[in-house]
Amino acid sequence: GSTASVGESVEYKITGIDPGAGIMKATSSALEEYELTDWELVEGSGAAMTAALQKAYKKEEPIIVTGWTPHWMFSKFDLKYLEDPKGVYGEAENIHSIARNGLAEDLPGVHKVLDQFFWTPDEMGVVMSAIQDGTAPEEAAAAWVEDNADKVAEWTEGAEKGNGEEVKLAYVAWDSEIASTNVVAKILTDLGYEVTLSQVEAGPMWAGVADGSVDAHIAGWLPLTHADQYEKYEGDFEDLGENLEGAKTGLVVPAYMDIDSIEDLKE
Ligand code: PBE
Repeated sequence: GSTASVGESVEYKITGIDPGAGIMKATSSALEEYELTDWELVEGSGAAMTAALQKAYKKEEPIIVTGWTPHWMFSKFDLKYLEDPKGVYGEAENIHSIARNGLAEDLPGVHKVLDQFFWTPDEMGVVMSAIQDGTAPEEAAAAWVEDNADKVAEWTEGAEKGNGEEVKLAYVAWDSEIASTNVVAKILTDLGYEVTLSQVEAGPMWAGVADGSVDAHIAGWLPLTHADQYEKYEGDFEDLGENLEGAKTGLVVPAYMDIDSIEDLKE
């Protein structure tokens, strides 16, 4: 027959996101490890990736993207991860909260909330989906906080209230982090702090916490995705531990595509 190979059908392109993301580095390793020498990882952004996915999906066209969970795309589209028999994308990931050194002394209430903040992929999913459906991130976060007073009470338990002290949180414009960072910002604001969010790339997010120009971020994907930054700045930040368990990264395709494994991309 004249059926095109998967590679031909997508012009040997994988639709990536921002170059600083850990998943981009993992995908470059995957191209090497699986000897996908003809393939190209195309840089873009989280928003451009989901737009491309949406467009392809509507027409039932093939597409391969760098994807991750939690992400609203799995509830909007029928998707699957390609199997990764070489384990390039690691085992399950967890998301950690990362504070600057000295935060516990300077702003103990903020430190406590960040330390106690822990939610589930489903909870994050509610906020992500609301944002995806067009609600402004601050509004989606505020609605979630209002609807989940019990959870918020757990996270703020014993935390000193603020009196307008400034708190700077950095984040990258990944859908998962837009959701989580806005929720934590809302909680800290309600507690009396003056919260500023700065949207940056992954490198500066870690660097900012390490040099103290930022108080914290809650977007540390570990043990694999941000391993480089973790090692680079180890000692210059405080790892407050997991705020979400059971995250995952990998190559993602629409379920209608007739491939199952990264190895199938060689054919
Ligand atoms: N992600 C989402 C990020 C971490 C959060 C998987 C796109 C990354 O690859 O660095």
